[in-house]
Amino acid sequence: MDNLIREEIFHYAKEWVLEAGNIIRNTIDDPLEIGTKSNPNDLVTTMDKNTEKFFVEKIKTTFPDHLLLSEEGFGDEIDSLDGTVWIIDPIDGTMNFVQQKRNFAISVGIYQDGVGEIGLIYNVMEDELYTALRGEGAFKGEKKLSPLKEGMILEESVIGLNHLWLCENRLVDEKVMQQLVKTARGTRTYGSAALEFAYVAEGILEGYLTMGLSPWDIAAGMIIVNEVGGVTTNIDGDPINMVGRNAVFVGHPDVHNRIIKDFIAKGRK
Ligand code: 2AM
Ligand code: CA
Ligand code: CA
Ligand code: CA
Repeated sequence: MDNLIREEIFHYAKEWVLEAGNIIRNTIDDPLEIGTKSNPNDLVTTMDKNTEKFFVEKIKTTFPDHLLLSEEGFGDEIDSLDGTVWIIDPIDGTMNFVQQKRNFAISVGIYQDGVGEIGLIYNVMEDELYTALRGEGAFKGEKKLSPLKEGMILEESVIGLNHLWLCENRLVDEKVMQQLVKTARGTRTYGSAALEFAYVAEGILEGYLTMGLSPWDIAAGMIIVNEVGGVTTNIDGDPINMVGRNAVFVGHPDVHNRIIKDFIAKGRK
């Protein structure tokens, strides 16, 4: 992607993310219409839908040849990443949005022919914006994020982990996952995949391991994490399928390696 064009797209994307976030903050105490999707805990609100429509309208007006892959179905039907594709989660962490009114994010990843060029993750209530342009480093606000520290070990790491890993599950033996929890220095569950990617990039989480994510959960995060030397794979350490669902593992390369080798590979069902 041409650098000038990339800068222009980034400029608009940033403006729209901040504007959408502003609308959400200003209406955070308004009554919500809450519906469910695949199960009673899989929530969607009018705010998810309206925020997505906001982006669709802006993008289609300003960049009519760009495509949009987004969670709530107002984007395009896409089965490849050919062309310029905006991969958007209007609210990542909807349960947090509904129940806590914090700890949710807007996530926007922009891909050119499958290559991640621009990533933005906006922690709306904290007004913290994480951004990256491929090859130019990652930022939190105006501050450049440092490359992940070398020689990190699991025993000194904090890992983001959904507690469902410790319940009976189809993917990895829960006893092995319990061993992982005991071996790490600590574990956390934030409930927003995008924010957990941002925290890995920031170096305040050494890894984040989760089941069944879609491209919009991770598209921005992968670009941002990559800029500080973090790695994103599926839980077997293989490349992510960017147009399908994946069990996702993002982390510091040392810690990522160790967890796959000493835990997941041993407990994989
Ligand atoms: P969402 O809030 O945009 O749906 C919660 O652990 C994290 O997993 C959130 O990032 C959430 O994104 C994502 N997630 C993906 N699929 C989900 C589902 N079916 N139900 C709840 N959260 C889901
Ligand atoms: Ca959702
Ligand atoms: Ca999501
Ligand atoms: Ca969402």
